[in-house]
Amino acid sequence: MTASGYLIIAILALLFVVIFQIAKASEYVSVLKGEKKTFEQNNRINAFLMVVFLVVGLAAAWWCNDLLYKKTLLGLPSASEHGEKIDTMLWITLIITGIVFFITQILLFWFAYRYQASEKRTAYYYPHNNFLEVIWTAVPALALTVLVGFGLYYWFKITGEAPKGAMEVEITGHQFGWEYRYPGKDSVLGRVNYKLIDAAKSNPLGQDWTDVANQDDLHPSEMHLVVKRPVRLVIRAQDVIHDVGLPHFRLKMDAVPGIPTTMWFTPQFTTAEMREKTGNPNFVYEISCDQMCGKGHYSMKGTIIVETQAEYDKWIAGQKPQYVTANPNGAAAAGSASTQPATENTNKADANQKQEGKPVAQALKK
Ligand SMILES: [Cu+2]
Repeated sequence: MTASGYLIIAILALLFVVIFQIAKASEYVSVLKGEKKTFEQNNRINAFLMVVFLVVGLAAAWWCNDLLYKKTLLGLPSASEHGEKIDTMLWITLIITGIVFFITQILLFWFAYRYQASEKRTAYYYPHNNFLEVIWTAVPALALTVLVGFGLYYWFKITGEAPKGAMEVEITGHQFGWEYRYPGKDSVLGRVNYKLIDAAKSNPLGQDWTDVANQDDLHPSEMHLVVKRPVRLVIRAQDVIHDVGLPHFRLKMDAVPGIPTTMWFTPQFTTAEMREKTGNPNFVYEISCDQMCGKGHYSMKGTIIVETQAEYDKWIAGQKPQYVTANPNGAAAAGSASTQPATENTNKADANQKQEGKPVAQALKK
């Protein structure tokens, strides 16, 4: 242990002795003064401290809010339309519970001061009142029903079907990172099979190359979205449960191995607009893993770039299908297959699972 460590222990021990001696001294003083007088004095001091605690506590709560509000997400506008609904819901809850908080806390501490023990007054014995009990059960029950009702209304809106024409992006979580897949020109995500996962063969997602829909699927290193255009995420996990957390969009959804989940939203602002709004030139939309998933959980950070349609088109045109990377020889032979008419995007979670793949294995072998 360092010298400063011993010093801190010595100071703490000294403080303990000082407090102990003061307590002992005040005990002797009270004996000398008489027990009754000491009680009255302590009673007055405690009652006064109740009011002090109320005022200091409320001022401190205000101060904390002032200091930290800008650092919370509420200081920033929600970057998705769904998030705006969630913010509204949060504000309604905060306002209702806030009013109750202020009324009950002020009454609690004021009553403790106003009705402190006094010789001139005896307490009124009032053990039971059914009417009062009904009131204080019914009012919170009603308030909570309204809050839950709001929640359900928004929940069904947010978790409902994505609008037609929504773009589709697959996001897959693994220990410890995110993979993104775009359906390419045919708008259909090709079939995947966990048994085919093989990073050494450039197939980290387990794409089934016998499914022709896989041939144009892209596998970029970050997610790009178009501003004001709805996007539907198809969420997968390869090992344990992860969670796609999108704090700026106020959304999150679990990534469960074996069960693709979905979530849709509409980005409101481009990354460039958010950089202006936040005054932070390095701002990026963050994907955080919101499910404790192992020792590297903290490092599971992804990025989303929201941009205009023109910027997005330029970016996506520069992406190479994973099929070409994984099958450098077969890609040329199967090239003709990718010119087949585009399959319609059915926009169902399991669309890519049910879809029949057209074998191109023979083409690959040549
Ligand atoms: Cu995770």
